[in-house]
Amino acid sequence: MKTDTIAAIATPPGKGGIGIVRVSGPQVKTIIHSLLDRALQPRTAHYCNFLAEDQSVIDSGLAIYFPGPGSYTGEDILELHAHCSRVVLESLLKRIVRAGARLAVPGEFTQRAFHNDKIDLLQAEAVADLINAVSDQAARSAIRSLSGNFSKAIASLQEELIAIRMFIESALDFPEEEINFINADELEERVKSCIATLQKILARARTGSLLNEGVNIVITGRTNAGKSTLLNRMAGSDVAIVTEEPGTTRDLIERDILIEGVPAHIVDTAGLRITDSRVEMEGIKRARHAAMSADIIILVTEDGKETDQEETALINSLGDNIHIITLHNKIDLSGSKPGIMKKGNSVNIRLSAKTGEGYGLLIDHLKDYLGILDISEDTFMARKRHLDSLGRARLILEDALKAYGDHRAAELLAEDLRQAHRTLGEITGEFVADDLLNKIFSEFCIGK
Ligand SMILES: Nc1nc2c(ncn2[C@@H]2O[C@H](COP(=O)(O)OP(=O)(O)OP(=O)(O)O)[C@@H](O)[C@H]2O)c(=O)[nH]1
Ligand SMILES: [Mg+2]
Repeated sequence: MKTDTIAAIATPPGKGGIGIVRVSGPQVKTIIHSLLDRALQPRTAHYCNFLAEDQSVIDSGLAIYFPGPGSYTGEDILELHAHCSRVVLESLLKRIVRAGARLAVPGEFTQRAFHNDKIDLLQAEAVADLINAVSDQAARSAIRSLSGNFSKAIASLQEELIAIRMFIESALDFPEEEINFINADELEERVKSCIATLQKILARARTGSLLNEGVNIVITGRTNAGKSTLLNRMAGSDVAIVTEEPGTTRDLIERDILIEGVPAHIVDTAGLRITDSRVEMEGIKRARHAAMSADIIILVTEDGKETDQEETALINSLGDNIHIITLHNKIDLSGSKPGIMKKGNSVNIRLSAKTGEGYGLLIDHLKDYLGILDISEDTFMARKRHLDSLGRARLILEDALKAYGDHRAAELLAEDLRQAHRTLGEITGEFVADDLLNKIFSEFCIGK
């Protein structure tokens, strides 16, 4: 654990009313002494002058001293609230560095909070997710994770896993009585109930992860099908050029929108067709490439026209994980009624992108498919990393339960429970590799 003192400007670049410089570490008291013209009471705002080495005044403002361990990082912290001018804040920062601190790297304050057990890894990630939240729903679920709701759910599951292991181990201490001692039904019931709890946590986290990571939607189809018209409707403005000329769109046109608080990245692409134009060929290549990384493909066709080879080839080249929605567009011309047909994993919707008739069916389907309707007061902010660990823990328990059913080997079950416990511990950072930690904190902003 590093014991040097770090400093950073904690407010974003630009001009503003107040700019904050933050310092954390063992040198804080010395820095207060050399920089300020008065002593500070803990956790009290004092108005004072911030002094240069020659005692001239750099700025004046509020200084607050938070003694460790009851501070954000767990170390001594000094906050200076100065006027928010880049020049002022940078000269304060330089002054603090000369007085014994060094510049903090991104996320270093929060990393110290994690190392000093002020917060666990889930909460540290929630800090970053709150800062980056793009919707009210995302911010609220980040706050829930930050205040420890997600961590508590994991911890109580881990406690139950330990309790079951103790139940098994106390029985194994009396091997001659084992057959009678272990109540296999009770054991199985308790593991089953852990799996059910895990399943619930996973569902809440999955919705949270969507709020966090968003969804990537690519619009594809033949030229002139109405792709750009659809993008414009989804974006609520005329972002893409629409003409009756086939081959209008060449570059990828991308927009970020919110669907009920869920960030959706929408990409409009060049229409698929055989062409001699080099520019258009390049556009079609980019369209195919974009389709590969989509979570959802919206294939726009004209109502009443058969799908052609280009479309079929593109759809067949995509992986099974991509959800495909086929739109039968321009029903105002064909005279069909708006409607939706779901069959297995395939969805067909009849609508008009131009008049908006039937468009609500598409949005309702997206909400339904994405689980947005389930966003509620108990959704946690979560990341793919968490879903992965939750999923693996569930698999371990399911396999363990099955093996126990086959062989009744309680000591093996106990070992699997230990493994599941460890896997859950990856989420809160109880068991986690250093390089993952570094990666997580490096994605923070400086000063947090
Ligand atoms: N009547 C009617 N016309 C539509 C509808 N949707 C799009 N159009 C028209 O169809 C033409 C092509 O629309 P675009 O949105 O440019 O089609 P695109 O798929 O982006 O075409 P490319 O970029 O060339 O591949 C334009 O004249 C649109 O006004 C619709 O629902 N009804
Ligand atoms: Mg277009």
